[in-house]
Amino acid sequence: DKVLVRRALLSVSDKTGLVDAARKLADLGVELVSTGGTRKAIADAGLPVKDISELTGFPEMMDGRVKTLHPIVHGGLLGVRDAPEHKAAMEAHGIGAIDLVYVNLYPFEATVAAGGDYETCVENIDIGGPAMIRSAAKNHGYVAICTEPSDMAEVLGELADGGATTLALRKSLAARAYARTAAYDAAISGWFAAQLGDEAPRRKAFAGELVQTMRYGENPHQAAAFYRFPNPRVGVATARQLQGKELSYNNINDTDAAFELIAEFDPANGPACAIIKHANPCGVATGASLREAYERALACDPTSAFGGIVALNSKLDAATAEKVLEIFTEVVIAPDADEDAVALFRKKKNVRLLTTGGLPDPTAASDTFRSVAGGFLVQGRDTARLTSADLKVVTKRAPTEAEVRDMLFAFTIAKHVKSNAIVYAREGQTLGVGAGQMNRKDSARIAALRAADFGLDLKGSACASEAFFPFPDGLIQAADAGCTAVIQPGGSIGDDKVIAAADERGLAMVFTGVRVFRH
Ligand code: 93A
Repeated sequence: DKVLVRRALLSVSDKTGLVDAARKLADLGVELVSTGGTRKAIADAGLPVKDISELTGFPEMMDGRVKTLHPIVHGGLLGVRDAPEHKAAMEAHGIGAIDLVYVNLYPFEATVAAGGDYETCVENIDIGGPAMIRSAAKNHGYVAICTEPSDMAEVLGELADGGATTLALRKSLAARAYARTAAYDAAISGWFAAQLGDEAPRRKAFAGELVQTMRYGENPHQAAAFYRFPNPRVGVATARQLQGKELSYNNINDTDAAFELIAEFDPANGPACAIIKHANPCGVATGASLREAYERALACDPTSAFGGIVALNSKLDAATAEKVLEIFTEVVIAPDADEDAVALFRKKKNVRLLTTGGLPDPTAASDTFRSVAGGFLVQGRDTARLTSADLKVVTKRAPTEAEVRDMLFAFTIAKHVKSNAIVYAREGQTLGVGAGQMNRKDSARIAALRAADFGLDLKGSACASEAFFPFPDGLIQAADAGCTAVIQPGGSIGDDKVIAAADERGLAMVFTGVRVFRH
């Protein structure tokens, strides 16, 4: 299954490392064929290289739109070397076999990222490149296809020992090659869809770029990898890891939940901290300083915070770092970290410290996914944001200004808690979080139990429920625990009974009209 490499076709937009690879191939006696710019770069280095036009008998034409789209090229890529009919066709038409291809594509993604105008983006859609990649990959029985410098390095490694490629490597390269063309087409499709506004999620293809393969997934017997979309927005996919062990599957999932939550807190309104465990917040708080925000978040549930993820909405400073490092934390993520803070972290070298350079806009549209057997579900990101103007008072007693603030804070957190979600909060601090229960009453009870466990008084607190109370029981539970203000979407056929129960207990209750499920 070894294939001797006699001829290679090189056609690359990104010419990094090109000359080096070309020289190694030339030294091995491989004949080089290239398109215009690539050929020039190789020839300028003094290496022998043929122009593709010499093979095809056609010049590059139409601004380069047509340069390799020719039977001489694709026949040389697709011909099955030991099929008599293919061999005869190759001989009859003077088609020479191509054994190795190195192609990287017109920089479509980078052009979009750089804000290229419509025409420029369209012109950067590569047609001939993906065609060659797909042809070579299909014929991996005979052809090795490289789309990355690291692919070339692997091929050169094999060639060093006898000048041939193995089938195992060619198969692996083919898989990577189709992943690349799929991601490329997905980027193009996504860009077109974006021009269609609201239609976007229904009109685009999805594919990602491999960021990291992991030792395992959620459990050690599950294989896992992390992919990033073209032009990713600020978040865990773009974060820079300053130190610590490699991120695990669960770390990435939890860190994402943490950072998406903390992005709800504009640093212009002061420091905020969220501590996340298994994708649920176990404490969220604002504070006069970042350190205080952390301390107040930790106070909500110091037991669960052990081994958790800490997300900060502003630059990590030494005072906060010192406090955070007192207990075991898996990951700390912040927009930035000052030098003193980084120096303190260096002493705990296993703790992962990530900086992102900023916070994502919580109102920016994007997609979220979840897998189902045999497919995946896509929906728009939950960008719901409420102000006091969105709240409808439904009880006899109207909430005080402080209660409104507490309710909005609690509801914002509830949006990031797995359903059923109940959050008790007061003065910018969660006091109890009830997450992921199959009935709302249990969530209300668990949230109150947590508060009691950690000596937090729920008297005068606000209670947020991410979806309506279908019955009074959950609300009564919250009132009995001490809360005086309730925020919930409303809209249940049981609303009247729930409102009556609230009035009987002197509560203030508001309806948001917006539900923020998270399953
Ligand atoms: O414009 S194309 O879609 N038409 C083609 O026939 C074609 N062949 C190769 N783009 C084509 N290419 C691309 O040109 C390659 O994928 C590569 O990115 C680029 C290399 O051009 P040059 O060698 O002139 O720099």
